[in-house]
Amino acid sequence: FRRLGLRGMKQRLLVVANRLPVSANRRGEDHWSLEISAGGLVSALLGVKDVDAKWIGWAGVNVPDEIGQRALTRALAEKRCIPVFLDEEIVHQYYNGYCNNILWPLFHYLGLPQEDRLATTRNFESQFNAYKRANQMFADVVYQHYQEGDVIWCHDYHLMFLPKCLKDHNINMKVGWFLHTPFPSSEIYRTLPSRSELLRSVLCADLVGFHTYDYARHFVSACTRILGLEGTPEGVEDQGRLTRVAAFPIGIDSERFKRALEITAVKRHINELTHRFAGRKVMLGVDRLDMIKGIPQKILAFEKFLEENPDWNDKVVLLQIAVPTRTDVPEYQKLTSQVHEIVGRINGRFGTLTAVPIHHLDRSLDFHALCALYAVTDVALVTSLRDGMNLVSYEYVACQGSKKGVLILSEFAGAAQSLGAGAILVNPWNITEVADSIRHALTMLPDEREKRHRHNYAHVTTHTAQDWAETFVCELNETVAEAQLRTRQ
Ligand code: ADQ
Repeated sequence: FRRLGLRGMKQRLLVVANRLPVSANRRGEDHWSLEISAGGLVSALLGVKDVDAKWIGWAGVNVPDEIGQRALTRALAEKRCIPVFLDEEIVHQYYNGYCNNILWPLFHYLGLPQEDRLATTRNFESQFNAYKRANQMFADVVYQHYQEGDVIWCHDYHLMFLPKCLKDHNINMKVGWFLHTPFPSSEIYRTLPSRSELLRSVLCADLVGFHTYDYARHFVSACTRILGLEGTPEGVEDQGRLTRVAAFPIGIDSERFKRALEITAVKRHINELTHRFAGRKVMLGVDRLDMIKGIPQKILAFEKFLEENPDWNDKVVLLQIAVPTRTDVPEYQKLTSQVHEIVGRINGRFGTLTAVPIHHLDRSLDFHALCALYAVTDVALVTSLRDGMNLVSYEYVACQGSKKGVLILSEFAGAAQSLGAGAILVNPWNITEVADSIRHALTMLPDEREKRHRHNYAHVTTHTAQDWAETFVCELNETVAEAQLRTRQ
């Protein structure tokens, strides 16, 4: 781990995130089965080697009894995971309420769900208190496992209160905080009732990271406008103490995808898919079924394309793989029915007895099936309305070694800043523009495809998840060392 300069010693790292990278199923009073779960952060950190990392987080299940808690703790220890146990009430208020109903839509510029707006305003205080209590529970687990010199890396909007809890306990802890979503413009952020308390807590971290310079800039301007603090090129200064703020664009473990494509079973699957869709171009969407991913807008744009280009009917198929998420939330249930309805209508309108233009699956695919799909696809459609980065666009490029497929990418995804020169950038709200881009992508000449792909492939294979994590941890160590030096002078 050269760049940390640790001379052969591994850096101990405590990764604290709302969810552990496993799904846990109880098989008996004291027996659990564990499975590594899909998700952006998981994919990124799977690529990080050479650190002695442990994860601290919630396992996503309610375990009210001590026998169950002890058994789960033991099982998780084998996967280098440490659980935080949250009861149902706190999950309801902290996770479903404050995190997913307030911060998630706000950070993605979606506002609050229309019919819930007043209820949300009324419940706000109790949900924020639960949020703080939950963050304190994560902090308590960190204290139990902390050793001097450890780096503590807090992740995402669920844990904005954690840096303060940690520093209040021990000012010498090295604390970094990284946001995986966008940080919105200060004009949006300042509508949040708890805006100051959250900013002040995040500023307790030594290093604060975002995917893009724009998000970092929005954060600094929220601190200057709301807290009246001074923004400097390095970050935010408060009474002589500097919190470093910077952009650390995430990547993927591209080698893992390349290796998968060499596996016999994956090659077989690629052949089957190629055979199955012979004579048709394949377009692909892979998303969590979330409002921010713009799935209805994407499908409507595809409909417009079919409407305006009848010569393409029967010659192109859209495969939309959408993992259901937050299925107990009415807003998400509504989104699922809306997507099903649009897909049904379009298939009814443009389908034939032997083929339909859209295959929509409400499910997750295993890693190898996903790689095979990425590999056979001619065009990937990523039309997020807002997205912190979007790793699907990176994964697609990594699996497109020989095919040189085209990426259509929303300008509102963080990835637009890194893959913008190779992708066709679109405004996902403008379905005419997206429909035109579909035609452009499907008819693009090989030279242009090659040029665009080369740009993206070079980026994805050199800006990896491992680089991202190394750079963040390295910068955190340096920031703390510099601050100590300044204090001594
Ligand atoms: P997500 O919103 O989850 O992540 P994204 O970055 O696209 O979005 O990552 C999704 C991950 O889940 C990918 O690794 C993808 O392969 C996997 N996935 C999605 N649908 C799947 C399916 N149907 N079957 C199997 N796997 C599937 C959050 C932010 C993003 C940010 C990441 C990382 O919202 O903006 O890029 O964190 O910081």
